[in-house]
Amino acid sequence: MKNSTRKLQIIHVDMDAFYASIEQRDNPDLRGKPVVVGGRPNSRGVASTCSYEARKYGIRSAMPLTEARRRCPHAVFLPVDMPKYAKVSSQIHRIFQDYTPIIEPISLDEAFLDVTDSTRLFGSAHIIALEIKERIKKELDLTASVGLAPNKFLAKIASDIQKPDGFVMLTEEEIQDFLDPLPVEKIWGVGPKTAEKLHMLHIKTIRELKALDQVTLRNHFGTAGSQLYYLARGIDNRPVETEREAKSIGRETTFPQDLSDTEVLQTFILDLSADVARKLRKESLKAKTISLKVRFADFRTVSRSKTLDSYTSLDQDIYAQANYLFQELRLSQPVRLIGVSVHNLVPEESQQSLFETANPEKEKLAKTMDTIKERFGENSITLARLLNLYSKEKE
Ligand code: TTP
Ligand code: MG
Repeated sequence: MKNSTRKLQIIHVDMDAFYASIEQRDNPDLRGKPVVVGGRPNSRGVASTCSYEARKYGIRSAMPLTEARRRCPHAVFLPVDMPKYAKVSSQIHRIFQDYTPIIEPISLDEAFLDVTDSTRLFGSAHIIALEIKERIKKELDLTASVGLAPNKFLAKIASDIQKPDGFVMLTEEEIQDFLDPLPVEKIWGVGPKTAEKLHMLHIKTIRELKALDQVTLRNHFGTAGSQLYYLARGIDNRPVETEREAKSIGRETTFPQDLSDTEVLQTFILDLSADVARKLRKESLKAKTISLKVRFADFRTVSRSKTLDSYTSLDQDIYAQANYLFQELRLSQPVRLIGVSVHNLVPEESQQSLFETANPEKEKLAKTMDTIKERFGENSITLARLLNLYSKEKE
């Protein structure tokens, strides 16, 4: 069968109230009770997650713990036990590996599985999805919500729609009826900002989104607009990428002390962007997707990505995007680690990158600077801002 006509079978698994369910499993006294994981209620931290019993009181992930206690004073508050959750996560992954090697972990409790080629061995994707869900229950005493669909976008929505303990299978014929009534916020990648913009255009549901043509969407949302056009129609060609395949170049720094000064953080982002860009040039590669990773004081980690219109290996392009993503995050607590990475890489001389290069002159200059640095040392030329930082340190 040709690749383009091959129907994929993608499973998305997302554990229910992950950290809180593990705590309830390990301590029967907590079962059926509102449990908030994140720390002591009088500390300055935020909730990592909470049990479904606690959600009835309006408690949510990322809510300040003081607010969580106000909403539910009798809730049990527990600290985050990362090593314990990471261990459970690897147990879940071992179950996945019995069914397919094509696994893309999204976080500790969430992953995509491409089981298209496993169906011959196990009968059907439906059987595989159900078996995974049942084994997680039986072997780990935890519940997962599972979605099965022809692509990642649909599988993710499917796993979410019947949470907790959900199981939703979507066939080609059901896709549009399933999508149409959903609010646009359900689309993976539509954050509060995009949602707000769509609402201003009087678009609340996926059905309404379908009324906009591709050009209009591009005008309003850039490249993300084209993606919205296809997602609204249930079309998503992104492959399930195993960690090994998802090639990227990245640098990150953990600070000796948590930082909250925006300007200092931006200087680190600039420094990391310059490192990443230089590595790209050294390997004769260019990138189209820039990602920023931020780990907060409470160990919560967020990653944001942006795909450009053209390929680049320039410090300033990578910094501009990483900094944009940083500003969009709107810091609410100190930062422990910051990282910049690039994905979607192509060789510098490939057709793709030759056609889609925005600044050939600047690239030549960057390469000249790399050569000078190699000959005369790191600090021989540097961006003005970094220079400032160096001189501040010396003062
Ligand atoms: P989620 O899958 O988003 O949440 P959940 O598993 O607790 O609940 P459900 O999927 O049933 O809605 O995140 C998985 C874990 O990641 C979660 O248990 C705790 C952690 N987490 C944070 O630490 N901070 C956050 O803001 C979020 C959203 C999750
Ligand atoms: Mg979850």
